[in-house]
Amino acid sequence: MSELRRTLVLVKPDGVRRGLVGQVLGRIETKGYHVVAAELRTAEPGLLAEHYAEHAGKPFVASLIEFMASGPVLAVVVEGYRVIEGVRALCGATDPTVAAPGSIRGDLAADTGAEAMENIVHASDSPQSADREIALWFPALG
Ligand code: 3AN
Repeated sequence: MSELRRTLVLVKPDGVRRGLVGQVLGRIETKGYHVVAAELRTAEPGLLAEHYAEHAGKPFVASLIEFMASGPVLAVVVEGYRVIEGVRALCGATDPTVAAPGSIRGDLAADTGAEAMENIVHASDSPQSADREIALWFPALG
């Protein structure tokens, strides 16, 4: 039996700018998961540096933070059984060029030539990341 869990999803600035918020949330809700919190906000670089702490020192991190701070993101907490792996499967592979057709990134994103990969969506990759990221973006829920 699996446990009811929560995951953090971000519709990134490219997804918000392109008007894809409804499609991303629609896919998550149609799959059977529930939105339990949502907030549209432009994130401070400090919050993004903490969010991406595991990538600190990698060559793309500065451009990733700049991209993520370039406009509003929709931060969403999503709940369901096996929701962490389920939402990751909906998102598809990190690189949108090779993400499987049918996935959010595979269907909705392409390489833009930018240094930071613009791939529409972030989703927590483990229960530990989900707890940490939810506490970071939604301190009242953490
Ligand atoms: P995911 O979001 O699929 O878990 P991560 O955690 O490896 O992928 O990377 C976090 C974010 O950093 C990605 N969503 C993407 O925007 C960006 N990114 C990852 N790898 C690269 C790369 N090699 N070059 C540019 N940007 C990258």
